[in-house]
Amino acid sequence: MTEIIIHGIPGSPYVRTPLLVCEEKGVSYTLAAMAFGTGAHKAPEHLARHPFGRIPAMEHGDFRLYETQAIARYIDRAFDGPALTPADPKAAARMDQVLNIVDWYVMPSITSAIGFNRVIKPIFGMPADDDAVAAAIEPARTCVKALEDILGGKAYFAGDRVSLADLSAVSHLDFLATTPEGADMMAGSPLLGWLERMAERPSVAKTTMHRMMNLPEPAAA
Ligand SMILES: N[C@@H](CCC(=O)N[C@@H](CS)C(=O)NCC(=O)O)C(=O)O
Repeated sequence: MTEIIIHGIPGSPYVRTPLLVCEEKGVSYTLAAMAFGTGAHKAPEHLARHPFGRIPAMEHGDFRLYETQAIARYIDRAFDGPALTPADPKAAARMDQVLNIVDWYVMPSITSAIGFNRVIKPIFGMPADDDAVAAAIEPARTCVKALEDILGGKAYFAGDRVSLADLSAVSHLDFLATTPEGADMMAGSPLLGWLERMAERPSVAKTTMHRMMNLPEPAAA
């Protein structure tokens, strides 16, 4: 069977999602790792895979694909293993809704502002942009509340089984409570129980940002 190749920087939330999908499906893959801060994702070799110069990009034989949602859905559809998309149209719509919330609202506030400044930059000794973090607090709170509302009393976002929604959201949220701002907005949140459930999954434990970067796991703030 032709192996999936994921190009990207180890520890990147968007790169983690297709790795989680492969792990959950039992699909073997190779992470073609790029080093952080080298600009490798803007080099011509990568721009040939991804004209927008972002990560991840996938290769499966001669089939090349970029955009995380497309990659995740392709791996889910193309391989045997547990279905990661609910059959029920309403549950599938909830999954789609969470995938879009992550892309449009979680990414700029929680991932790019809070996560990058509070988690990634300290690892590389870079100064945090506290103004960017401050500006992200309210949009991030809206994300947390919206995701809490969708989760409701369910075990996972789209029902009682893990779906692409959970694998996408955990990639962007699992470091949030380790930041002071995130710990404050997550205090008492039902998302903490969901994160604990997700953390017990071998796929999630194997692909944490710190593990992918060969760093010790941080304690909660
Ligand atoms: N819409 C893209 C977004 C991917 C994305 O923004 N990835 C980040 C890494 S987590 C990236 O490539 N950042 C580098 C940059 O913006 O130059 C997707 O879903 O794959």
